[in-house]
Amino acid sequence: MKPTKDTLRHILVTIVVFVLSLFAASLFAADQPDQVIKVTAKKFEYSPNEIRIKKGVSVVLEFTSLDRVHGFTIPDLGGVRATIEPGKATRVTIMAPKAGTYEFHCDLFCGEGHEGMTGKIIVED
Ligand SMILES: [Cu+2]
Repeated sequence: MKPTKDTLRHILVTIVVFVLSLFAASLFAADQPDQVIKVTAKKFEYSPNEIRIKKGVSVVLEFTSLDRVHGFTIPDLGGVRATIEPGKATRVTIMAPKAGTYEFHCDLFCGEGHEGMTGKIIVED
């Protein structure tokens, strides 16, 4: 027996819906990081300035500045960097493949104490 036009249409719609739902699920998964850590920046410190994450787990750092523009960089973690502006959330995704301590610092001159604007990412197994 030949399938009717309706049956074919039904199969086609089912396939399209299935593919679209996979696509939507992948988008949703990409929007759901394992963890979000809020960090504030101000002259001349980050809070917290010690951040613990798990090895191999991607974590979103969500920065806001309380005063002026600051920078953020982790030189030993794939050159991650961001510009942090007041009144705006700046998100950076980080993931460390190896346990250890990674220093981060402000890389935009922000005043007299700029050199001391540092912190650590502590990556645990
Ligand atoms: Cu600075």
